[in-house]
Amino acid sequence: MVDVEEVVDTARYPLREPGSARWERVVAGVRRRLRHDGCSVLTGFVRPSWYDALRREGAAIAAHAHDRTEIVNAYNLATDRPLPDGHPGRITMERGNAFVARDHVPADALIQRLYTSPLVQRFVAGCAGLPMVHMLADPLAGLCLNVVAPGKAHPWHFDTNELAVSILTRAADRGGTFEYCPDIRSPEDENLATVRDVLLGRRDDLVRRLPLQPGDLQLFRGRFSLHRVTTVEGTTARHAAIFAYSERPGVVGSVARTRQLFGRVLPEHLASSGRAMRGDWLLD
Ligand SMILES: O=C(O)CCC(=O)C(=O)O
Ligand SMILES: [Fe+2]
Repeated sequence: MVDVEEVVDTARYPLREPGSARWERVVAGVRRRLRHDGCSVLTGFVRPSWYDALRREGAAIAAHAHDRTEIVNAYNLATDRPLPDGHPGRITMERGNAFVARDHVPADALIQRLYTSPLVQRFVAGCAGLPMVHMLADPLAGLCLNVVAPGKAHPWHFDTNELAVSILTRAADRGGTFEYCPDIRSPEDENLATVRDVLLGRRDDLVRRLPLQPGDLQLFRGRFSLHRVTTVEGTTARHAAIFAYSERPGVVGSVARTRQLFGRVLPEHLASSGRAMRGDWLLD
């Protein structure tokens, strides 16, 4: 099995040297960008010689994606839930992306090796300013491949977890751009009027666009930053591996959300009955 230190560009991202000057410089830079922009992209995290393998491995499992186009809102609230006039949760969108669950990702796949690597976890924790991060105890949601097929989009939304870690493994020919509004809400303030304006396309000034390349590692505060992947154009599906980590061990997704994302649940979900990930009272 391949060693993560061969896969990650350790000359730029010194996984094995916590506390060294190089580590401190890299990690401090990531933290600063996370604080200022809600997002930090570690370009070329995976060495270019592995890009083909990333692409091939994604293509081999993409058929397992649970693709059922849904009508959603940015908060993942039930669309029949009554909300006041003008509430951004009343704006509905088509969610056309589809997730391949972790149990369809082979144990020796590069994204599985990276997700489970203690070296990567220690590095991510350093970047996030946490003592450590844990893989989810969720056998489906811990690691997934987000597949956005041509003609589809992953519409504006907030994430349930505070920090998202992802690697683009296959870019679209055109479109499929990651767009976000840094820290548009906070635990104290939903900022509903501004969110509504973004959803209606009236606040392009707040929208940032990321020129992600395959092999880039993205850290993103998706709980507070509204974000989307724009419609994929051309003939190539866009693939991104999503690494879900939590501060607490043992996190498992709720039955309802798991069924929505993956079309099925496992005994672990039924047993945990929703030790969910959120630590605040924001919508979604
Ligand atoms: O595929 C991406 O780059 C973003 C995915 C995302 O926002 C999510 O899974 O919540
Ligand atoms: Fe997201």
